[in-house]
Amino acid sequence: MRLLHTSDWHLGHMLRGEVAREHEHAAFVKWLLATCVREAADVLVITGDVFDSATPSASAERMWFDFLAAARRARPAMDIVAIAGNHDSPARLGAASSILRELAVHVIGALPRCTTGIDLDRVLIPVAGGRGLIAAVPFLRPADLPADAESALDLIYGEVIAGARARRRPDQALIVTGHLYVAGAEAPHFSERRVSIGGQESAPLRLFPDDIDYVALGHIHRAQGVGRDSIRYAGAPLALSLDESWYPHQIVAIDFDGGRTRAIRSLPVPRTVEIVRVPKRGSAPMHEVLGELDLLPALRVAPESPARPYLEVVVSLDAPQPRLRTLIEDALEGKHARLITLHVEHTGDRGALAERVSVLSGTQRLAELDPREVFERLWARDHSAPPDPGVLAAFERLLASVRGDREDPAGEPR
Ligand SMILES: [Mn+2]
Repeated sequence: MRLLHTSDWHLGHMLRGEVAREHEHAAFVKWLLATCVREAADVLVITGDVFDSATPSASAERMWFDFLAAARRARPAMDIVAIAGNHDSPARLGAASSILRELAVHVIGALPRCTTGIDLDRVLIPVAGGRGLIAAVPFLRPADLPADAESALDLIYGEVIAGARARRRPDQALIVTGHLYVAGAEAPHFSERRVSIGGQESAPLRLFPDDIDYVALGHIHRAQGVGRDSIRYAGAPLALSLDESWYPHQIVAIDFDGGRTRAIRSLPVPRTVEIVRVPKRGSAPMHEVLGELDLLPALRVAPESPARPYLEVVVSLDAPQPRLRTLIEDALEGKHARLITLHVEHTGDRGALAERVSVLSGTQRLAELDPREVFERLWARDHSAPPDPGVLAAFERLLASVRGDREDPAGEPR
């Protein structure tokens, strides 16, 4: 059995909240379809953050459904399993799950429940004609967690894994999913934000005992293993902010033999739009930056083409430069690269002030931030300790009601 693991697509993402990534996502989806065919994949697993927002645009949703239909045509017998991440609306992602299930596409939005607890018939999904069993646990929200549990994650993963052990055959590979930050993973980037689950900042490795053959994780955008080799973040297929451009983006291919993991490979995703930084690292004074910009290649496509490279410029200033943006923009006139971010590093007394001011405004625009991240940053400004679980749960409820998750089948109390 061959399984492909991918994650954190963030369909509908906009750089700086205004530059659409549709061109790159379309290229990725096309590449992924071709890869499923070339690799003769039996299963495709997508571990959350399918969409960038809880209210994706129609074009982002169309890309998702078009992908599922094309995958069904290209690999008629391939099972597809997708879970919701913290960016997805569980209700919205899961809304079409009953019709998709008829097409062997299993979408788990909120943690499915039945009268006796977790609905194991929905969470435990046999794949590849029974050669694999996937325990599809989505990103867990306060509504998914028992209110008084000391360790809600232990309880939920414990119940799911116990159920899987009872059902699995010895020659059946057991795969468990998660969309969370596992302790020991490289510290997440701001755009991944630390999601607290049941008051826990990170999940312990003990959630995933050794008899699990592969743990498919999402949330952290840089592909990596955590603990043992078979616990992996697939990473995002494209750089979701320019500072995620230094590491390769990829998906993971896992081969199982007689139910056990035999080989794990990384398949690099081709980069569709080049990312250019001036200077290459650190910052440079104005005259050096302007010199480097002058050497950039001239425009060779239509100015509105989505294929133009993204450009990040970091200038160091020892005094205010009111014409900074104009000077940079003039230098870029007729150049192939387009300016996405312009950072200033103050080298004089203003350095310390800029540091403080950037706590909130930072290098990201508000529209690019997750509401929880904004809340947590604002909280951190005025409090020495992080918000307690009660405050976070109240914020989650507020957020859910604003976002329209009230129709959530999990029965979130309002
Ligand atoms: Mn995430």
